[in-house]
Amino acid sequence: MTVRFLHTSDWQLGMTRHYLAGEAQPRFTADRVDTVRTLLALALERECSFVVVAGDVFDHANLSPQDMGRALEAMRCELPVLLLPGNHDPLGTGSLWDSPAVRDGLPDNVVLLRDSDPVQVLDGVQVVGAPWRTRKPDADPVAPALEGLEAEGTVRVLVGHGMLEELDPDASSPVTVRRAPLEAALADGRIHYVALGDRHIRWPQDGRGAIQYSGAHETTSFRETGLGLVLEVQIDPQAPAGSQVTVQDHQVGRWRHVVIERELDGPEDLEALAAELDAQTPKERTMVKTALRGALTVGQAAQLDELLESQGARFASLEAWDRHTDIVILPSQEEMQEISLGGFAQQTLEELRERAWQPERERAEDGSPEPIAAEELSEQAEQEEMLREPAPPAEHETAQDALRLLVRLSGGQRA
Ligand SMILES: [Mn+2]
Repeated sequence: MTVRFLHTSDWQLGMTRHYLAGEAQPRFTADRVDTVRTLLALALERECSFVVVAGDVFDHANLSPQDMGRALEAMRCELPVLLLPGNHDPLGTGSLWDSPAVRDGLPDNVVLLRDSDPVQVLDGVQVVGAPWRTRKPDADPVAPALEGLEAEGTVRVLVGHGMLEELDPDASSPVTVRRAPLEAALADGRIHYVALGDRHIRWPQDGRGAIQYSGAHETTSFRETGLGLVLEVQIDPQAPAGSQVTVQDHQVGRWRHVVIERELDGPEDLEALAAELDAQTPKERTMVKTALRGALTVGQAAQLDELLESQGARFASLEAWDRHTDIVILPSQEEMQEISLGGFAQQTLEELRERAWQPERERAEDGSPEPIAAEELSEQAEQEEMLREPAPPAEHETAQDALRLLVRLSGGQRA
């Protein structure tokens, strides 16, 4: 007997992103619910028998009644859909799962994995959940679900949420998911597959092994560069050990996070940036963060502003990543000549130019800028950056602004 099902996780329905302004946020919210419909339709099409959602079904407990109602309605289908409470939507005091709207509003095909009692989904097939019972558990949230399971010929899918030890950046975290108990249970046939959630990017990428993360169905941060995936999992308990599980991924997401990192030092670089932005598709579902560095003339800087402004209106969002943006704007020789000043004023102009050059010289001394570290793209880093006070302009920035203004006033730049 072969068992086929769909593994997904981290829908985090109701999620908001601070960089989505105006109509983009409601569209993001609605699309992420729509993608749930898409993946359930895919499960039917692929003749899956059930769907497991490995935690973080909802982003938080304060969805509007409409958002909650639409999300619940999207889960209605002809297949059993098993939901696991994760760290974003744990059980316990004030849990959203205990609110009347959810408790009474779950469609009949939806099963909430409130405990680790095996749920019989088919003859000889069980799903065992390892729900987050509190907001702050103090131990491995997955291994306890194995207690009391015996190898008795039943095909079992364990559904859990948390970071496996090799993926957890915090080695001392009490909630790290230990691999050893899972491997032991797989080896002696107590379980056959571990459907994990918490990591929003599919893992392992080669799709090998019986312990897997599906990743989120729709991208949630600039750390996740591809489209959202779901996993179609097939278990053949009669197959030889090591080849009982096969996993195939399917793209279901439609939104993308893109970081564009570029050196801009002249018209060719501006053209290349314009082409790169233009090639993004579909723009209305793409969120871009730019990390631009380099030195531009006042005229080129005006072109850059114009480019970002006109493209900005086409994207779901297009924002400069302040910490990684460092453009020195200096008048070219021609632009300097346009500002015809005499005596004392001319001397001040030269001084301004001298000060404006400062970071460019430092850069030449330090060599290439530091690359963006993966940690900087985490949700936490993003939140910290949002809370940080903007730094007051440095002296060179003030000097550059003054020069830009002078060039514009002199009529050298008519943009
Ligand atoms: Mn999550």
